[in-house]
Amino acid sequence: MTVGIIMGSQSDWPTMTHAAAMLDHFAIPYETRIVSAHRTPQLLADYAQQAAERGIKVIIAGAGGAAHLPGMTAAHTSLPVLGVPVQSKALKGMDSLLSIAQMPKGVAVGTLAIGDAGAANAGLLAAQILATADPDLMTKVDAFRQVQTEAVLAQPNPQG
Ligand code: RP5
Repeated sequence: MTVGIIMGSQSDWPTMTHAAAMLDHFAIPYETRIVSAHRTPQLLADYAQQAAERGIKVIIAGAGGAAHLPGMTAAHTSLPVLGVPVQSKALKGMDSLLSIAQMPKGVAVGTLAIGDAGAANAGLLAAQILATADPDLMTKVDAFRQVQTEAVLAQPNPQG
């Protein structure tokens, strides 16, 4: 598998499915796993430490609330980690966003937007990272962007 999509809970899947859908669009192989920073800390360490040797190139990690999964994953691997703040009930994902974004200098997580758009963009950004070493994939990313641009230009009037 080229991309690992991990999430703190089954309850994160309705959000993280948007990352998977984007990777499907580009035919990028991926795996999905529930890995909790708090409930399964040893599994998190093992997953992150073994990811590179298993061929994973990018990890997408989604979590909500005290969202330590992306940061702790990044602490255990030098692979790029893209963090998706899942929208929490209590604080609407602001807690998730700040937990993921406010990493200390020296351990990096690429933080996306809260919720579905962030998950989709994590998939897109993973594709763009992989495309730097894959010209065919870069062509697909360029085409995706072009289709999007043309769709906006084809309908300039918001009243239809
Ligand atoms: C986090 O706590 C998970 O990533 C999830 O977003 C949140 C709530 O988890 P559940 O209580 O729904 O399992 O660890």
